[in-house]
Amino acid sequence: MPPIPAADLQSFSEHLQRSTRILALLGAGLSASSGLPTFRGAGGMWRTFDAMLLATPGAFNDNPGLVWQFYSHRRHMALNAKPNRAHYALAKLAQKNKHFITLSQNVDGLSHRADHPPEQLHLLHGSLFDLRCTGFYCNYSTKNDFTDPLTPALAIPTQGVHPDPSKDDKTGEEATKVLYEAMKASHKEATPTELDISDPLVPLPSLQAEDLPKCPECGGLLRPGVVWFGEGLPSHTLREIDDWIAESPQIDLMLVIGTSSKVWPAAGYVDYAREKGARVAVVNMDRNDAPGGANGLEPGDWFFEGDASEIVPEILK
Ligand code: BJW
Ligand code: ZN
Repeated sequence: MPPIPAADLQSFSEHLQRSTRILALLGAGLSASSGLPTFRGAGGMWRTFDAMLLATPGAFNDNPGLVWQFYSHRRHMALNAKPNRAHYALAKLAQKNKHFITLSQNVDGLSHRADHPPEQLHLLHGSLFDLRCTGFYCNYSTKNDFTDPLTPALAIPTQGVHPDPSKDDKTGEEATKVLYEAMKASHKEATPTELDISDPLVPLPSLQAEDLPKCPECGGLLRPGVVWFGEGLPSHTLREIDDWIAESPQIDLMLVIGTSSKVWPAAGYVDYAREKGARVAVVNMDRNDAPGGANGLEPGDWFFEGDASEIVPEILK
């Protein structure tokens, strides 16, 4: 990782000191060093599926069992992950400056767990820990960040214990043992008791409707409270952000951290901030992922190349 150029660090720090109204747009790269995969690029496959194709209403309608297995695994990983130094540095900035708001595309709950003040944290794409009913006439929704897995059938296979061998063509105990040995032999990491369900070698039971989380009010299917492609972002969240921007005579600084800036409307906030005078600082491993691409940077912007968990605490110091 190249060191941060001293001149950039100094000019950024001076601008940060002078800044009052600050906006941050966060993406999956922020949580990468906490062990959570990103969507695009190397980490973007779950088993043999493109994670982006599982994050759609169509995929859920076609195969709710598979999509629930994907989200159940993501919940499990997020619950077992820890916020990294960048989550804490951003939370600290928010605690010090009530005019700083964060727009997070992440659904992993790590900013919240780093004590980011909730009134300054806007979750554009919802949360893995919100659940809501898919029943047409039912408005049931709830928060749950303590039950893992949400149903017994969503349990991750363990060595020698398959969640429901009758739902797989292989004998559960036998198949998992063989695969576990194969994984060990190929130097893959696996705890003695838990297999990696994102590995396509691990048998995945095919689940039926009765295996999935159900609404306690109407018995309908619950779904994760995240925003899929083609779905609107939470209207109260958009309104709060619009109000904050409208009431800002000037925005001093926009931080764009660990996002490919390819998903809308999230990516559009950079332009709104620029219209209000903001200078833009991007933290990313890949210069091509700056908003507008590598040539989208403007004079006065900063590009800090590298791991957000190292760079963000350094620049916000
Ligand atoms: C590191 C790092 C390290 C790695 N340190 N950096 C205008 C134009 C064109 C299309 C549209 C448009 N407006 C709307 C659309 C349609 C669509 C869209 O944007 N499509 C584009 C893909 C073209 N948008 C929508 O459908 C949105 N809804 C909407 O607009 O409703 C109204 C409407 C509908 C239809 C038409 C028109 C209007 C909803 C978008 C919902 C996105 N949902 C997901 C899934 C959420 C649930 C879940 O988590 O499973 O959100 S998709 C996925 O992408 C997820 C993420 O939040 C989001 C953004 O990804 P992110 O965070 O940027 O991750 P990556 O992986 O892409 O990038 C990681 C980055 O980190 C990379 O740059 C790395 O280099 C970097 N990195 N390690 C620093 N250690
Ligand atoms: Zn219901």
